[in-house]
Amino acid sequence: MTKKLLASAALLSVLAGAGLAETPPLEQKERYKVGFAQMESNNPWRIAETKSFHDTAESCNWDLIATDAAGSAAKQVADVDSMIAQGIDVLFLPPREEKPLIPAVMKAQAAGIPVFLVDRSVDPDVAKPGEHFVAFLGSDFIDQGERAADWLIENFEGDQGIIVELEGTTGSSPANDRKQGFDERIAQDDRFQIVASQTGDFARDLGRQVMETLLQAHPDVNVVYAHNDEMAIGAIQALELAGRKPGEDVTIVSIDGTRDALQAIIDGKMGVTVESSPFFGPLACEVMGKYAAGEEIPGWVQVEDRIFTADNAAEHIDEAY
Ligand code: GYE
Repeated sequence: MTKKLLASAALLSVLAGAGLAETPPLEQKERYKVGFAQMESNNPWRIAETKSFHDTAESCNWDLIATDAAGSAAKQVADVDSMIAQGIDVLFLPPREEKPLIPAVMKAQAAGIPVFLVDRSVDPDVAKPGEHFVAFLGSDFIDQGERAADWLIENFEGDQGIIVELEGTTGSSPANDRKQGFDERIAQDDRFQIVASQTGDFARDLGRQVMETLLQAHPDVNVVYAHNDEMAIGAIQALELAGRKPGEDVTIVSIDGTRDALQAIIDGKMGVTVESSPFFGPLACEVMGKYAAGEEIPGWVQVEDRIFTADNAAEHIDEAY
């Protein structure tokens, strides 16, 4: 174990032993100093989420401190540290990965700051809602993966589906759960085989590069399941460069509901995207208000997701991001 890991393990056991495993109350006041520690801003989903917090700051009376960790869990931890030093009243945190952000959650809580996890969660074996943080606000990622698989099972017309899976950020809750939901469901239909599953870090460029490489090894691929739309769009670019016809000879299945994905569905290149909404600002305002008023908050404030296909993509593209 490295020194750093030992130090954070020690911190965790000190905090647990000190009986701090209870979420701090939130005072009711006119204005709040609110921290939002964003993990990265390299895709439309993240940008839409950050904008949603900025838009909400006005209507919810927040002085918002928003940071951008530029894809580094270590920077995200440091950003939380600096917010604690600046005296925020409440923290909204989308933990980039499940484990490295746990010390940041514990530290904020130890400083008397209620923590709400938004859009991604942490390792449930180590940090728990109602104890170490107030609640997780977000989607059911296992269900998203299952719904993507169900759509494929119902709509795939060939005899044999050769699937390449593009995974999200390694160690992140949506990557873990979207994989589990899809893989388990698809294993029940023996027409399908997942021949490769590799991370594209939820990023368009990496999705494209990984798809290019996997195409060489598996030229017979006829299904791509991407854990988000950005990687799906990257995969479409790689397939087209290789002379393939996404939507005709390759079925593309994805998650999020970005504008580019809805356009790809309208253009006939993508089959489905299961929604995962980035608009967390208003929900954050509402849940925080209830918490300050002493209301009981469920450990998981679940967001309901729609599904976008050729049947409704055109109807929803104007509201997409
Ligand atoms: O699907 C992806 C983003 O955590 C739910 O992260 C979120 C995911 C979303 O980068 O596009």
